[in-house]
This record gives sequence, C-alpha cells and structure tokens, in this order.
Amino acid sequence: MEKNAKIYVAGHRGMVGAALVRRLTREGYRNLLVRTSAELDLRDQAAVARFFAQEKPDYVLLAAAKVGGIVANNTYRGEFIYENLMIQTNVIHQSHVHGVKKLLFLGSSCIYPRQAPQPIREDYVLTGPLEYTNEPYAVAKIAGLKMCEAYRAQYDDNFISVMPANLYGPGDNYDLHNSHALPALLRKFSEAVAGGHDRVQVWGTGTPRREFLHVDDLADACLHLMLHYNEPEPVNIGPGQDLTIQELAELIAELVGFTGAIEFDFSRPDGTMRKVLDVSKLHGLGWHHRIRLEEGLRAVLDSEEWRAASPRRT
Ligand code: GFB
Repeated sequence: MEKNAKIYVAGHRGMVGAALVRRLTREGYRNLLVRTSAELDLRDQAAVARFFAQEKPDYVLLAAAKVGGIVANNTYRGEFIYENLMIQTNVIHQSHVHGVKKLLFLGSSCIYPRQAPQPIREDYVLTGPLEYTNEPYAVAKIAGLKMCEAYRAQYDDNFISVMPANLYGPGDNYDLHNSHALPALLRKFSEAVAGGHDRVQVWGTGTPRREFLHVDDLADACLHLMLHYNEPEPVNIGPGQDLTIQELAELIAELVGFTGAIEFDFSRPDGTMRKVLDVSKLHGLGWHHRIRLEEGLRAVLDSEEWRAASPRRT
C-alpha cells in the first residue's frame, strides 16, 4: 500500500474507523478519504455508487456499521440486520465495480456458533446455531465475510475479512442502555465513586467469559493484514485471553477505587457463555497484541476524552 494511495476509511467517526485513521496517519499515509454519514449515507445504493465513481479509492477499510452491546443488538434487531447488510453490500459491491485493489471487512466474534468449541477457530463459522440476542447482527456480518469470499472466488477481488474480539478504547459508547459491557462498567463504577454510592449493578450472572482488545491494537492488526494477508479465510483478532464479567467488574472497581458491593441483575441476558478466539493464525502471520487489559483500562481512565466527561464520570 503506497503512502500516497487513496484509502477510503468507511465509518471514520466510529471507534474502529477513528483508530484506523489515527494509525494510518501515524504511518504516513497521506491520502485518506472519509465521509460523515450526513455527507454520504452508505445505506443508499445510488449515493455509494456515485461516490465510488467520483473518488475511485485504491483501498477500502470497511469499518462502518451499526453496533452496540447485548441489549442494543437484541432490541433493535431489524435495524441491526438492515443497516449492516445495506452498508456492507453497497461498499463491497462498489469496491468491486470500481476496481479497488484491496478491501478489509470488519466482522465480529459473534459470527461464530453460540456453543462453538473454545478457543474459536476461523473455520467454525456456520457450523452451528447462533446466539439469539445478536443473531441479526451476526447474520449480516456472516453475509459480509461470505460476500468477500464470493467476490474473490468469482472476480479475483482481493477482499479480506477480520473478526475482532470485544473492543474498547477511545471513542467508545458509554450509553448505559446501548453500550457494551466494558464501557458501561467503567461508567457505572466511576459514577458510583463520584456519587458516593455503595452498590453497583452488573447485568446477568457475571459468569460469561469475554476477551477485550484495545481498538489501537485492532487498528495495528488491520494495517498488518492489509500489508501481509491476501487469503479468502477470515482472520480472528484478539488477545487470546479471556476473563469472566465478574472478574472484569472487580478489576474496574479496583482501578476506579470502588469498595462497595457488586450486585448481579439476573433479569438481564448473559448472551454467549464464552467466546475466546483462537488467534494462532494471526500469530502465525507475525502479529501479537501489545496492550494488556489493565494497561488499556488505565489509559482510558487517564485520557482527555474521559476527563472531559467529568464530573459525571470523574
Ligand atoms: O458487551 P456486551 O453487551 O455484549 O455484554 P456481548 C457482555 C456481557 O456483559 C453480557 C454483561 O453477559 C452482559 O450481560 N454485562 C454486565 C453488561 N453488565 C453489563 C452492562 O452494564 N452493560 C452491558 N452491555 N453488558 C455483543 C454482541 O455481545 O458483543 C454484538 O451483542 C457484538 O453483536 C459485540 O458481537 C462484540 O459480548 O454479549
């Protein structure tokens, strides 16, 4: 990928897209193409076709998506399948029509079967039923990776896909209803400390296991794969180490100095009981994660972004 190549980062205002822009800029890529959703509605087939015809990007990083935590996925089921299918279909197809040299599609670890053997290998996709709470999102993401595979098979397009673990970092969503567990817990525990509360509610039983990848590590891995990976099979991206939601809550409580009681709200869904990705393929390609969870959480808590939201989060 030449430093002056035109690289379209779709979804640059999102957590992943923004991290990709930071990483590419730091590496000296100087011809990045971005559009806000107000400027270009990626669900609009004609608008996306016009954009590609006009701009003719050389490379595409497809990070635009409708995302959210377990409750958002389960509540806005129609929006999650419709918006993701439309966005990715338009961008992948126009990348083909306009001869994009390489495209990277961002999937998710939730594409794998609910009861997949652990750690989850890339070839477990479509080997069993999905987790109900995020099935519409997962089906859309599976369609995206299969579309990349199909376009490679029929047209020889160099379209690759990656499946990241649960992400966190700058630009995360801290809304208590729609967000993922990690940002929600950071906010809940910080607010409890700021407000002098002695109990915090954690959703579900606390027993599901998750692994968390800092979004800057994800961006680094994506760039590595853009430079070194050209195969049809998706690549898992994660630290390869998980912990229970209870352990995550305890770690966050400790980091923010919360000493009260942690309560579990059993009326909330647990979702998949475990999803730890097998990252041996990624390691074989020469990439390892760098940011340990505790270090990444400290970085978030020390960030300008976090402080700017004070006093609510303190
Ligand atoms: O991060 P999360 O919303 O999504 O939830 P998933 C992970 C686990 O944390 C679940 C528990 O067992 C939740 O019940 N949890 C505890 C909480 N407290 C909270 C809280 O305050 N907020 C939230 N949100 N969870 C999503 C998928 O699944 O992961 C998406 O729905 C996507 O499709 C994404 O794949 C990476 O890990 O369960």
